[in-house]
Amino acid sequence: MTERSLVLVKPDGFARGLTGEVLARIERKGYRLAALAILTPTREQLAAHYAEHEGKPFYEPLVAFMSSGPVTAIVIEGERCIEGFRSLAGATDPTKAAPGSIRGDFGRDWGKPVQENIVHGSDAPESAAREIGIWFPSLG
Ligand code: DAT
Ligand code: MG
Repeated sequence: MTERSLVLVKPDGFARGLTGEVLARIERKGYRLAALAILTPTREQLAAHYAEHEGKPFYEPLVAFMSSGPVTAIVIEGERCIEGFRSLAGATDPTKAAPGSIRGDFGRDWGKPVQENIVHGSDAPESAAREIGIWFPSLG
């Protein structure tokens, strides 16, 4: 089934100049780009985006990190692209992410409280629809 997924190049990935690398991997995989924007997220956007994590010990540092600088927000499109991008991204912990994945190739533990793991990708059709509405209200 054709799906859309919301991808973010997080502030660490953006600052390291990895947006092009992430875009190249998305395009090399054959997914289409449906929308793209560079912006510094507001706390409100992040509170909506990370609502499922509110109250967890890493929530506040995560929101602080994600609002610390520009991100690239991308909507991708393709058959099973939600699962496909999660596979391109690799495991949440970049130390454990498989080499060949974005997090496995470019991520590591930097000794900071929040894992800076370069990218976000939606994890299910419902969250993709919700997240696309947050970052690209006109596509909602
Ligand atoms: P993912 O980004 O792989 O979907 P998630 O939705 O469980 O992972 O968590 C969102 C982000 O929060 C994740 O990219 C990094 C951070 N995070 C998750 N678990 C964490 C933990 N135990 N300690 C610190 N940061 C964490
Ligand atoms: Mg997640």
